[in-house]
Amino acid sequence: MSRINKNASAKFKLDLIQVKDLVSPKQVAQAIGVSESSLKRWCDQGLIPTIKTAGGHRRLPVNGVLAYLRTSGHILVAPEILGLPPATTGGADRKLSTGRDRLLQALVDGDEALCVQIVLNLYLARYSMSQICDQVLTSAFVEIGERWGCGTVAVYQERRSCELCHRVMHEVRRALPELPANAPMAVGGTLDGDPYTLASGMVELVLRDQGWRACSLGNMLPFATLRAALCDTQPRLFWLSIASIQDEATFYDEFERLSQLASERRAALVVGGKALTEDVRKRMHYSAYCDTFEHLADFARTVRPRGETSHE
Ligand code: B12
Repeated sequence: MSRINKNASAKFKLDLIQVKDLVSPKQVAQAIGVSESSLKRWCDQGLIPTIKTAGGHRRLPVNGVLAYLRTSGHILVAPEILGLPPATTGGADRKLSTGRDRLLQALVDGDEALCVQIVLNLYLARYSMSQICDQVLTSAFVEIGERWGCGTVAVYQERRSCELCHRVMHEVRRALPELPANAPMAVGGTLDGDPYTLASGMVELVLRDQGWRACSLGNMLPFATLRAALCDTQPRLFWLSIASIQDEATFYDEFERLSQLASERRAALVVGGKALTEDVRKRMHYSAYCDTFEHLADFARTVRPRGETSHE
């Protein structure tokens, strides 16, 4: 391999942050600085979900390890062993306001590894996904929008920030705990002609953090396919993020049909997005309108029937 190629592959490795799926008790023990025997004892006590290989070795899903760390308060001293970004930032990442400022800079700079690190560290510091999405991710994008408006952030930096945000959300989703098969189902997405993709991805994370089997259907969905999804997947909650409405007259008719179907199917219809001004909302029927993810988390708690598994 030539020198240039070696450098290129080293750079690639540095930029690639991927939460691992399965690790050994020894790796977890090293990552949090405890003895392997303590770690195995916690596994045997059922504190950390464990699976056994065909050869009888214990393997731990990293999302289960992270869920344990969030509740037990153990600090990751060598997160890279679990495929997580290295902990180079001391306590700075454990505050929402500093996390937001650092994320903003990392997004503008196009530093993917740092973006993942900041958000995962906040998650490990026990902030909810709704707090992280409102106060860190969305807040950083408001500032990016303002800087774009006054020309201090270039169009490519804004677009690249959206790409990075999707990759961060993908990694965070993998770090969230597995959901039980009886967890309530939620699906949703954005409408045909709406180019805004971030909010719907965040809705999925916020609901999964609340213990919902939430699955984003993606973006640019015509109403007919949304109705089909509602019938086929039978969710308890159906969401739409509406940042742009193409044709108002068609929108109200189509939305009304969807709303009626949701009510027949006993699905809560939750909407949000900057196109839903007060005047627009007056002409729509829905279960809840949320202008923040914390509102969504509050509403989702009221829909969940008693006795179902929760992550709180
Ligand atoms: C990224 C971005 C884009 C990208 C989006 C790419 C992508 N893949 O998503 C693209 C390039 C498409 C774009 C295009 C445009 N953009 Co733009 N964009 C933004 C930016 C920077 C971030 C938007 C975002 O996704 N934020 C993150 C999400 C999570 O936040 P949010 O949508 O505000 O959602 C919040 C709530 O509404 C709620 N929510 C939203 N949906 C839902 C759904 C549910 C179920 C729930 C519970 C809650 C919820 O949750 C969030 C919590 O706070 C904003 C800046 C800003 N202030 O928002 C400008 C901004 C919205 N854009 C703006 C403009 C002007 C444009 C363009 C007109 C530019 C142009 N000349 O072409 C076009 C219009 C496109 C269109 N057809 O509408 C202006 C709008 C000004 C105005 N008053 O309307 C803004 C405010 C920038 C600015 N400061 O001037 N944009």
